Amino acid sequence: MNIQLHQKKVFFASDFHLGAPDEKTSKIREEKIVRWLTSIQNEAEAIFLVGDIFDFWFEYDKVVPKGFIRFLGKLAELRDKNIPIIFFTGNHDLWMKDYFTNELGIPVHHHPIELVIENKKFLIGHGDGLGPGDETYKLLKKGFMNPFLQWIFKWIHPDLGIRIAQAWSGKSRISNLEKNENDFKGNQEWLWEYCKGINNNTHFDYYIFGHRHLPLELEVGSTSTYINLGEWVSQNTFGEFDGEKMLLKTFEK
Ligand SMILES: [Mn+2]
Repeated sequence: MNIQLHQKKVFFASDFHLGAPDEKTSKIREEKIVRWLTSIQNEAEAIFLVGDIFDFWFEYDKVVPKGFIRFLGKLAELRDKNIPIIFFTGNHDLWMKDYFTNELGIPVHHHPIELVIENKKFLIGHGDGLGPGDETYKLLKKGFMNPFLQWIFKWIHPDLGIRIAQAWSGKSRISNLEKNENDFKGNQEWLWEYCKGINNNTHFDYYIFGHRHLPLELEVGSTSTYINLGEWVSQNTFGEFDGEKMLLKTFEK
């Protein structure tokens, strides 16, 4: 994949966690995200939404979760203006299938992708389960991805299934609005270590990930940068690439 900017910019954001921690708080965040999308739409060559956009999402054959209608409407509007939107699943919404693709023309990626934007090489993904560490999650993800377990879950009535999933998801860091993930962990930053490992073999100018919930801009060797996009529950951070440099910005602050 290759993107030419035509004097425009590419935008990146992740970890909206729409739906968490409750409907009312999520609604306020949803409106803020819609304002952000409106603010960038005229200069956006493409928009990357890099995982955990929903705190929980599961696609049944004929049913999708209720809610998020203004966000979804905004995506539809941008797509109707022919702005490419590229979606990634995160660890909270990995059960997205082809609804966004069929309904909105938005590709949904389950793994990191490589692409070139104006001669710069990017590796972009949510980042869950990459790099050393996080063994418990890696095991859990195997279960989440298991086709048989997914098949069982699919046949639980959605009112019950989604309730169970929300209760489970409600235990996660972001739902509790805990701030203890804000400490930079040095060489325990697993995604940073992951980038360094990749960069030993294949050079990328930019590594763009979410998942960490901490906005980061770190050197990976002398000519590569790892950007973590942060989150939108309390920080509203996003990435903006103008063809030459990548900036981490904060919306409405
Ligand atoms: Mn997240």
